[in-house]
Amino acid sequence: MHRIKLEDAAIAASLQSLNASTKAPWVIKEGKLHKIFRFNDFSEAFGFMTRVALAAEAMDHHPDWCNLYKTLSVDLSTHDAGGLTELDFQLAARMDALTA
Ligand code: H2B
Repeated sequence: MHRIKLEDAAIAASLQSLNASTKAPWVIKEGKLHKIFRFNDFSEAFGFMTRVALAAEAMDHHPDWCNLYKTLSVDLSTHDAGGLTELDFQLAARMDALTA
């Protein structure tokens, strides 16, 4: 049920509510939810990644990400659905919450 590909209008609405409570917005890039997280150092970046990894495992939904020192580039999409689903927006919100 959560892995049903969202239509463009649903994506726009979900993106708006996701970004309502964050200063650093998620954007749609190449059909994926994209955000670059910047930390003070590598330990902070990797600590965040560890917390996200545990949440992702519990959700059975995993980020595509690339970590360079204290920068983490994240792309979220649902491979099984070939697009964005509710799960991507849920994981994005969890990631924002874990930075707080
Ligand atoms: N993560 C993401 N981002 N997309 C998926 O389609 C996906 C996943 N599918 N994590 C899950 C795992 C699937 O492979 C397992 C079998 O439930």
